Amino acid sequence: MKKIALFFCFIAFSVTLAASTKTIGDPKGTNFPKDGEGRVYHLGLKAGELANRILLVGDPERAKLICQSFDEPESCFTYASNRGFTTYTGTKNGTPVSIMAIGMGLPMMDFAIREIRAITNGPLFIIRLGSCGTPHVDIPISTVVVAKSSFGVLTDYDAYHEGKKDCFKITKELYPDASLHPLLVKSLHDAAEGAFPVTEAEDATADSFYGSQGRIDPEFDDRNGQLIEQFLELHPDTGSLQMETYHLFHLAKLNAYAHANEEQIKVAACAIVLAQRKSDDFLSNERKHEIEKIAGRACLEALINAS
Ligand code: R1P
Repeated sequence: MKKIALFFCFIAFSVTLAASTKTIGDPKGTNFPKDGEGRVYHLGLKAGELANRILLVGDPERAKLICQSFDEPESCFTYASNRGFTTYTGTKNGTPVSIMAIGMGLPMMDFAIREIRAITNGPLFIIRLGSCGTPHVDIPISTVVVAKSSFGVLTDYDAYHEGKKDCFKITKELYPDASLHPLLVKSLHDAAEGAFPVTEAEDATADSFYGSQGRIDPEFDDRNGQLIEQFLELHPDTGSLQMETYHLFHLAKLNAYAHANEEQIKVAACAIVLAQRKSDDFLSNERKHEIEKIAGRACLEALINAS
C-alpha cells in the first residue's frame, strides 16, 4: 500500500515538474498564443509588419489622421485586427514607423506592449498620444500634457465588499525614458508654434473612466467623492488623468528587470486635454482633430529622432 502511494506521489511530482519546465521561458503554446503564420493573437500581426518606432493612440480615427504624415500614406501597410487593434506601418522621412490604435484601458495596453515585443527585435521606441481630463486648475482644455511621471489610481475591489470607505490604491510614480521624454517635449513645442499650449506635469492613470476618475454616478456606490483631492494631496502637480500611460511605463520597467536592467523599451507619453474637471470645459471635436494632427506629427518626429 505504502509503495503504491509513493509511486503515485512520484508520478504527480514528475507531471508537475514537466509542466513547469515546459512553460517557463517558453514563448509558444498557450503561454503566448500565435497562429500558424506566427501572428500574435490580438494584434493580428507577424514579424516584419511592425516598425521598432511606434506611436500608440486610443482612437482608430486618430491613428488614421496622423498616418497622413507618413511619406506615402496611400501605400502604407494597414491592418485592423478583430480584437480592436488597428496598425499602420510606413516611413516618416525615410525611417520605418508604425502607428497603432489600441482602444482603451490597462488590459489593451498590456496586449499591445507584450505582443509588440513578441514580434520585434532590438530596442523599441514607443510614444503614447492620448486624450485626457485634467484635475489641474491652471491647465486649460487644448493643452498637450507631457507625462514627466505617471502613477496609478487602482480600484481595491475587496474594500467595497468589506464595507470600507477608502476603495482606491494610489501607486508610486514611474518615469518615462530619460532621453525620449525631452525629445518629445521639444518636438511638441516646435510643432505647436503657439497653436496650443504644451506643458510637463505628472500623469494619473486610472483603471476605469468613471469610478476611479472620481466621476459621480448615483446609480453606483463608488465611494469616490474625495478621490481627486486625495491623489492631488499626494501628487499636486497632476496634469493629466487618463487610462493607459502608467501601464506603459510599468511594462517598460518589467522588461528591463527581465534583462538585467537594460532598457530595451524606451517610452514617453503625452495627452491632449479634452476635459477640464474643475471648470467643466470640454474641447470641440474640430479643435481636437487639429491638435491630434499637429501633435501626432510631433510624436512621429520625436520617434524618428530617438536613438
Ligand atoms: C476614455 O475616453 C479614453 O480616452 C483616453 C483615456 O485614456 C481612455 O482610453 O485616451 P485615448 O483618447 O487615447 O483613448
